[in-house]
Amino acid sequence: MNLRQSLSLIATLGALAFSHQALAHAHLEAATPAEGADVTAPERLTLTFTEGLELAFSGLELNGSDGSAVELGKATLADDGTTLTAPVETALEPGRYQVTWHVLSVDGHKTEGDYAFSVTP
Ligand SMILES: [Cu+2]
Repeated sequence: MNLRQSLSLIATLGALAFSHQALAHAHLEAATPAEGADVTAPERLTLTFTEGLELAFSGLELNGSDGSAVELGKATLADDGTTLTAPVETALEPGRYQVTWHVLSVDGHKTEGDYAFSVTP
């Protein structure tokens, strides 16, 4: 392989690695309540990801604006493997809430993130 071929191969591998990062990890695709939404007290949090998840290594946390943890029920994974749902056990008081998620996708990569929504009176 000459230098030009080597550089071309490196560029191709780099592009593949980048596209895997961009496309193949489990990113949050949609959530209910949605990021930034003003909602009445939700009965559950539903998060849909771009890839299948391993439930045993995926989870959600919910915190009030003072940082206090809000208890969630056991999370479940829909049959399609991409939608994580956790029941909200208590009626949320009006205020801002932060959802923090971490997931392991079926391709073995971990991702995490957070977003907030508000419960209106
Ligand atoms: Cu991945």
